[in-house]
Amino acid sequence: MDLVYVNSDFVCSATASSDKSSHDKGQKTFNKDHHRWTKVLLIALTVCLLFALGAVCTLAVFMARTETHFNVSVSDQEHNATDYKEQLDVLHIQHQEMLQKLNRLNESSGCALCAVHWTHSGGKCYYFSTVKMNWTQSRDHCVTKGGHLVIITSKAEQDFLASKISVTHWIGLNDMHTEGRWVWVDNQPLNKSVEFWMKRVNGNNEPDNWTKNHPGGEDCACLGHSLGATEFWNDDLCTATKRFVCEAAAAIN
Ligand SMILES: *[C@@H]1O[C@H](CO)[C@@H](O)[C@H](O)[C@H]1NC(C)=O
Ligand SMILES: *[C@@H]1O[C@H](CO)[C@@H](O)[C@H](O)[C@H]1NC(C)=O
Ligand SMILES: *[C@@H]1O[C@H](CO)[C@@H](O)[C@H](O)[C@H]1NC(C)=O
Ligand SMILES: *[C@@H]1O[C@H](CO)[C@@H](O)[C@H](O)[C@H]1NC(C)=O
Ligand SMILES: *[C@@H]1O[C@H](CO)[C@@H](O)[C@H](O)[C@H]1NC(C)=O
Ligand SMILES: [Ca+2]
Ligand SMILES: [Ca+2]
Repeated sequence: MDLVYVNSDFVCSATASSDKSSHDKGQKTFNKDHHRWTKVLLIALTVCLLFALGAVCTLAVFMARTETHFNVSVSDQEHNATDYKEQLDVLHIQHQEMLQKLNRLNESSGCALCAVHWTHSGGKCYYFSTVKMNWTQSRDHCVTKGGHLVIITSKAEQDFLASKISVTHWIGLNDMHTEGRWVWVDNQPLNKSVEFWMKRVNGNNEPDNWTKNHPGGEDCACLGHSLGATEFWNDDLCTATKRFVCEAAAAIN
């Protein structure tokens, strides 16, 4: 803009110098011309200014729009992130509730954790047979049902089983291989501090390897005696047929 003023000064002085000869008459013409030039310049300047203003305004609007758009997309992303976090929280709560329901189910009946006809207790499933078989048949039958003859490893397990039966049942314990050396069906030797052999006041305790009716002795263990009490162990003839108890891991444990 300074440049325009300088130019106008130059134009004015140039016009003045060309009219040196007739000064009086020329002064009037000069004033008239000068006035006209100023007018033209002012109009040009105004137009320029308007264009500049327009450009500035356009730029300002454009920038404002860009910024708004940017802000909006950022807030959208934040919104989305918040959505996912909320969804995650909801899923977390649902997961907790499901676990609690499962635990209640487990504590109350446990049947959902074991196959049909199997009973849940202490994270294990038990099958109480209704048919009678000899010991080896019972052992094999439990395997075909996806388990094994029961292995008793605690007083709680012993008490649970004893509470469930009213007649003698085979368990997964025998001394077939070496007389007096009792082993479970998983080949673990009997733990002397977790055994529940029947004791009698007259001192005739089990296992007694009784040979009167079967000279081969008694090498298979059962829960309960055929003549009475069902809460303790007895050794009996392996060829005898009895009910039996199978054991399997619970589905969730
Ligand atoms: C959330 O994100 C998805 C994809 O990531 C997109 O399609 C959707 O437009 C976004 N929603 C919002 C409100 O920004
Ligand atoms: C089910 O109950 C047994 C004890 O009765 C426990 O050991 C086991 O962890 C429970 N299972 C679940 C899924 O809570
Ligand atoms: C026998 O059982 C007791 C009591 O449960 C236990 O402390 C001990 O470790 C067991 N011994 C063996 C050899 O498993
Ligand atoms: C049990 O009986 C068998 C067969 O009579 C015999 O060989 C074995 O020695 C007996 N075991 C004990 C501990 O008496
Ligand atoms: C059990 O019975 C089956 C079939 O009758 C027989 O093959 C097996 O030898 C018997 N086992 C015992 C220990 O008596
Ligand atoms: Ca024996
Ligand atoms: Ca016996």
